[in-house]
Amino acid sequence: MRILSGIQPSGALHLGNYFGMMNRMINYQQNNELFCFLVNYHALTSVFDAALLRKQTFDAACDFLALGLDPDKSVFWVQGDVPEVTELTWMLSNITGMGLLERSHSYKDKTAKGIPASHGLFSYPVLMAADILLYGADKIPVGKDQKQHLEIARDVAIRFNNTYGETFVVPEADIEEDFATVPGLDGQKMSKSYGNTIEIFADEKTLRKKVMGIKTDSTPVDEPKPIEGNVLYDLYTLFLDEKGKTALKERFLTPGLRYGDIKKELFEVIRDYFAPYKKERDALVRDKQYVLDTMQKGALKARQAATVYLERARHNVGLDYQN
Ligand code: AQP
Repeated sequence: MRILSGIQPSGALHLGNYFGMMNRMINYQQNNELFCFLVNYHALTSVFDAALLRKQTFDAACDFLALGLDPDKSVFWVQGDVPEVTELTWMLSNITGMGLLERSHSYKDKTAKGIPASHGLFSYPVLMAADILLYGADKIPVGKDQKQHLEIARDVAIRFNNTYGETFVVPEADIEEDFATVPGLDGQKMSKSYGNTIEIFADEKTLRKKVMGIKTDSTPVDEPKPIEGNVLYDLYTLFLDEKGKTALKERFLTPGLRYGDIKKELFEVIRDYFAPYKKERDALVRDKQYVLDTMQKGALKARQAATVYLERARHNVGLDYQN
């Protein structure tokens, strides 16, 4: 099965990105054909500083490689290195109804967060549909926030196939209930643009400060603590198996638990979980040329796969006037 997903280098990658998408992608690469990419064209909707975009793109590449994405086994590249995707975006734009885009929650959410209401932001789901359809992907692992964008990509694929004849694979979203929406420090969805993230590769001091700042309720120490909607509980369970989750629940329901103690524990759990990857990441950051070469090789592989679908689409819409 061909599995594809992308991530925006729009800031440091965080626990929401990791559990919602990155870790799942890395696990999938064992038995599937994995296509994973850094969507820097998408990041242009919110990042207006060239040096920052370059840095964040390089950092995200190091993050994935350090976490175990195998560039020989999988196709791993930067979106902007295969600009053919913008050509497909234009073809798709012409069969995408305005109503479909006007219903997009993400556009409304992002403009409400202060991201400029540009045409790029509005048509973001069309570029995302092109990202997916260009590579003939079957399954797309994402967090719940991307559910509607995936539905738009499916609608666009079906509409295109109906208009021009069978061209694209109709993709399916793959959302894992346990990791569908990782909450941020304030209880809203963890999101780079909300400033409520716990970065996976934060330095120890920052990590401690962030974890100690997780919003908790004011239930007295000698009372059982609520589980439902408890950010501290939800974040801790990300790192636990079923047995661990049951034990944690027990502790929350037993009077006497102090949130401060749990925060200290969670800080250590996160630090220790990512420590081996952090070492690997530090080494990659020092070996910039290796990372750049790896991304170039990945782009070549991606471009090869893209050509198949792009040529088919050009032919089916009639852009190949020579024929
Ligand atoms: N809080 C989350 N819980 C579960 N999954 C999440 N993802 C993001 N946040 C959570 C998933 O991570 C993948 C890549 O997301 P993205 O960075 O490309 O864009 P996003 O979803 O918009 O993530 P952010 O952090 O909220 O970025 P900004 O603030 O720049 O928009 C996706 O699969 C997403 O579902």
